Amino acid sequence: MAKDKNGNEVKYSFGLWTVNWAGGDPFGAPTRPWNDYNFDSIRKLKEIGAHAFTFHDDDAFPPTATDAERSEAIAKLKKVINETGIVCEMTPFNGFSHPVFKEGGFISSNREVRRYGLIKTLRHVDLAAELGATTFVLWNGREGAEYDNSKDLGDAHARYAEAIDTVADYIKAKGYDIRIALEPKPNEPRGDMLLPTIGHALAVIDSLDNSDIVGLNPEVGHEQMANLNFTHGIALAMYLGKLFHIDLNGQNGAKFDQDLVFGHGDLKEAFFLVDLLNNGGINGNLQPYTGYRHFDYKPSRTESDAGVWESARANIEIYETLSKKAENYRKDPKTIELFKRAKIDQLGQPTLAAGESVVDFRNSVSQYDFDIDTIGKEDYGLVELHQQAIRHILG
Ligand code: DIG
Ligand code: MN
Ligand code: MN
Repeated sequence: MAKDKNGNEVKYSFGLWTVNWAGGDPFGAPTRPWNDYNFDSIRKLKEIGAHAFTFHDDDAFPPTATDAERSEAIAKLKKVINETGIVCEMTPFNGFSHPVFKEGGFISSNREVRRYGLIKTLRHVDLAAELGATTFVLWNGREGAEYDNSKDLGDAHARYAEAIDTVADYIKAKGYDIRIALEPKPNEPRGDMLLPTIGHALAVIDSLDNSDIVGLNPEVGHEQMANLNFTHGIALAMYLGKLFHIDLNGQNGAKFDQDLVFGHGDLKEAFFLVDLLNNGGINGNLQPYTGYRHFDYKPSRTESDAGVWESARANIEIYETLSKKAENYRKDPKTIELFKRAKIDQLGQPTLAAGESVVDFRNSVSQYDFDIDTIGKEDYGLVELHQQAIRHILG
């Protein structure tokens, strides 16, 4: 398995809802049988080299399950975990599938729905702790609207922040070793969703009482649906210490959420993402991401069972292949030479000198000290540097 810059082994994790997806979409019936909660997929994930899995409550038992049915399902799940050694590293909350959430979960105008969503969440937090998961993902699935006058948008944000803080209060009250990771998405299934991008989510996280245990679970395709550069968003999350988890998949530009295999969308973008996650910043000031490489994708509905597992394997194969390419790219003397030519190392140096105050700077430096015409003619060689990355991607 690939290793990051510091020699830590890269570990892979899959959502159960991915390989079990039956293929139904708004325009067509399921093309495959839905997994009947037998958790066989966990055994198969082990076979293809996964280290961990993740699951919504609804992926293990229906929301209408009785206590007894729920306990039976959990016992079955624990048996497969013990049998395979596959761990549950994260649990996302499902506040979006059942019709009760059709007008929203945490931001439903219907207070009864919000109280139902909260108790359903807290029960899944307890299960997360029981299984040893350390991340609890809150995706903004139904947290939005189709019409701008559907709800008081100020109160919607207030209720959303309150819900996140309330779940965090519960985690702290119980002393669980769990952090909350918010997953942004701009739209789909709702027309417009609150906390649509990494930037929006970071702003709200900063406003929370419990911001210390709230971070992000960004998904590749979701930022790209908003026509944003995912690697840039991840670098910001890492810089702010808020990359708690990640959803890897593929997307071809600003269209409906494709949830393709990782690398089956913008492959060049996938390379630069793997380079950042595995090797951190070029100057070494941004450390590698040490969490699971978690795949949240959908096996194309065209595929039979064989195609489903080929798609699962493809995620790992592509991440492994790009990891090797990124490692070679970073080590290549030509790359290092081109980094230098691009003055990349200088960006690692603060603009004021050590001990130089801004007043000293203002009093001692003249605008006319700089030969801006000569400086303006500098060539940073960025095209050749990019070509160097392409050479490594194309191998
Ligand atoms: C969709 O991108 C969402 C849900 O599948 C899940 O709640 C979350 C966790 O990865 N991603
Ligand atoms: Mn998606
Ligand atoms: Mn996701």
